[in-house]
Amino acid sequence: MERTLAILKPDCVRRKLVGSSINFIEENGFTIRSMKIVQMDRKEAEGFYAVHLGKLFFDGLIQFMTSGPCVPMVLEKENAVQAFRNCIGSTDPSKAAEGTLRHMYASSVQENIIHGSDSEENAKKEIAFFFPTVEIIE
Ligand code: IDP
Ligand code: MG
Repeated sequence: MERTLAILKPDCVRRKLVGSSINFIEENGFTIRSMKIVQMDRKEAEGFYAVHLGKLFFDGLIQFMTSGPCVPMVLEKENAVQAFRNCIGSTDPSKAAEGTLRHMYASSVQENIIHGSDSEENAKKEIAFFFPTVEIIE
């Protein structure tokens, strides 16, 4: 069964949308295989988002992602990576389809409440970034 990495971002935690987001995720058929709450430091956030280094929004993104705790989780479902991207919707919430998490809750392109891996290869890397194998429930 395929796995993907989700992160409930600091705005999601601050706005107390963790429970509603997890409900939505479970209602959409994903099984949570691991989950924790962490506060990333600058170095960790820069490492996680290294692909975006040099982009105009990079510094703002790092500042945002280190502004408070976030909730990374390992989700499992058939075709999990694409299925979860479909559930969260476009990066820009004003373009996100109705019924997606970002359409429902996100307040801006930056503060868009949730992360989802964009490929199977990146999902593996991102899961390994937050979770050693022993922390993932089979
Ligand atoms: P994604 O989260 O939908 O995969 P990416 O392009 O990978 O979108 O960007 C990573 C994160 O960086 C976004 O979720 C958002 O928080 C932030 N971001 C992306 N583009 C912009 C932008 O144009 N302005 C501000 N923040 C952005
Ligand atoms: Mg992305």
